[in-house]
Amino acid sequence: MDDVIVRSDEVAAAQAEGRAVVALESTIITHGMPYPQNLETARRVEAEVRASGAVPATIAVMGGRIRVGLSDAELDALAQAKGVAKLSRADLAVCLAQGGVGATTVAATMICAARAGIAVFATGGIGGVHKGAEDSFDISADLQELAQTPVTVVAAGAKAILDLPKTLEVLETLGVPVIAHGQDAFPAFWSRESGLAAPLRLDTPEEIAAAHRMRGTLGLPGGQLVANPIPPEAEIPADRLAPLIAQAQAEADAQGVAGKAVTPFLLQRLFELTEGQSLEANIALVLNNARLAARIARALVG
Ligand code: PSU
Ligand code: MN
Repeated sequence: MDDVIVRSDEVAAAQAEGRAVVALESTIITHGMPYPQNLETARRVEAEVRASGAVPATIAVMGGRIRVGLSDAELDALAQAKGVAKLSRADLAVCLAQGGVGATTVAATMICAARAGIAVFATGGIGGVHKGAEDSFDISADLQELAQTPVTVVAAGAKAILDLPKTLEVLETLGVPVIAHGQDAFPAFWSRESGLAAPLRLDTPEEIAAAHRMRGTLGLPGGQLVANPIPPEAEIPADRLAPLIAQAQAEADAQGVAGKAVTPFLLQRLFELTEGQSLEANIALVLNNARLAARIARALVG
């Protein structure tokens, strides 16, 4: 394992000294946002983690190694690279064995973070059960990962392009704690409310850290999903988004978009249909999640 994982000096030093570290994913950079906003956001998210007293560890696969903590030049190269593989649990080992380059999804980032001894991870939104999953069977591997890998993932809920009631049902079946931060409602990524109640609610990073520790004490294998609502000033009301999501989904169906391509396609179409507003909201919520994740990571080491 030590040959496969390469930490940046900053991450290695933080872990040696027992300081807080927050993992960050790379698929949001390569597949979730257009250049140059993806690079700008990746830098701002890292700065936000640092400003909140933790060390950022952006994770990606390069040269047959799991890289934990990237240099600014590496972030820049990844943000501009074309044709980077999108790695989930199924793809990670093949990409590493072949010496390839890959961006890690929530599932793959959780695996790498856990192997690298990082307990807290900030992202935008997790993958989930897609609309029409009863026909397509499209259910993100992120959900299974939350059930088996002990990392606390801070997200703004699940993306509203998903079937949120089914996503919550699957998370319940898998035994994943879904914890809304500071409110009763389960947030819907670009909107603070989804019309659904979150199964659990905690109001402070300390409580979330204590719950994470208790899962370890009990020997429960999986992680936690912390659903952190987008800041009010950045949200897009759900009723404005609903018809645009329906349109994007209909286009995906008509064009036969399937598998890994579905989530990037829908995000890109929503970016176009909202004239960039969905991206602004996405950036605001990731920054907000980075701040909360840093506070949870600090509570865990404190
Ligand atoms: N959150 C975002 N943008 C993204 C993603 C999450 O704000 O692009 C990525 C994550 O990497 C997540 C993935 O794990 O989308 C889900 O893809 P799929 O539905 O194919 O499992
Ligand atoms: Mn999928």
